[in-house]
Amino acid sequence: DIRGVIFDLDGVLTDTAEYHYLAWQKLADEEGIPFNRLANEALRGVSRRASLMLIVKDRQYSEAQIQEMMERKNRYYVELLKNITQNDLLPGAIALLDELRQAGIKTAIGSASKNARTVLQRLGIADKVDAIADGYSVQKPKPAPDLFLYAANQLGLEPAQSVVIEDAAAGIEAALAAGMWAVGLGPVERVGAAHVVLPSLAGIKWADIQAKLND
Ligand code: B16
Ligand code: MG
Repeated sequence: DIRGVIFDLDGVLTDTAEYHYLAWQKLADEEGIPFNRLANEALRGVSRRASLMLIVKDRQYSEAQIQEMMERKNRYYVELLKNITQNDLLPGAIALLDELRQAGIKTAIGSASKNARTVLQRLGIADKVDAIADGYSVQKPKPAPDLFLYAANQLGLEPAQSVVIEDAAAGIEAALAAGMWAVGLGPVERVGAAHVVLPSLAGIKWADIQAKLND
């Protein structure tokens, strides 16, 4: 029996991906490293450090330089987050959160981002969820199961009682590794490993997800 839903943040409840992209692009430009929107696709749901590694490729940097670049990118990103409002919630997000609370299903956020709480506050949904697992909660990033296991633990649920809703391949992998149900949002090429694949949360009711999981 499913008793909890864990939502990824970026790409599921809101699209901070564009702000991450703009911040990485500024950093890459400053460093003279080729980067563009297409290359940015590979960073979806990937941790800050792993994202930087995908951008710098085999260029050699000291740990201090890596730290400085991660901090610089984050400064640009945090500045851009000031633009976020409730209007940045993706279609269907609030409706599903409210429906789940009504139905007594627990909800959590499972985001790799260290800025997740700021984003949730700006979106106005921080108190619509029962637990928040973010970039500070665990050491190992997705695709390791740790973040989602932490979230389920916060809700007092077993993995098999939990569904993860994710837009990134690394997130689906993490959910499956955790022994949870996985709902993928987006193209099959990206999230096809999930138990259920939907284009987005627009118009999606809890009963729809349950029915598809039981198929
Ligand atoms: P930060 P999610 C992820 O959020 C983003 O998709 C990814 O682009 C970002 O690098 C990562 O969070 C870390 O974010 O630099 O703010 O700590 O999809 O797991 O909600
Ligand atoms: Mg995501």
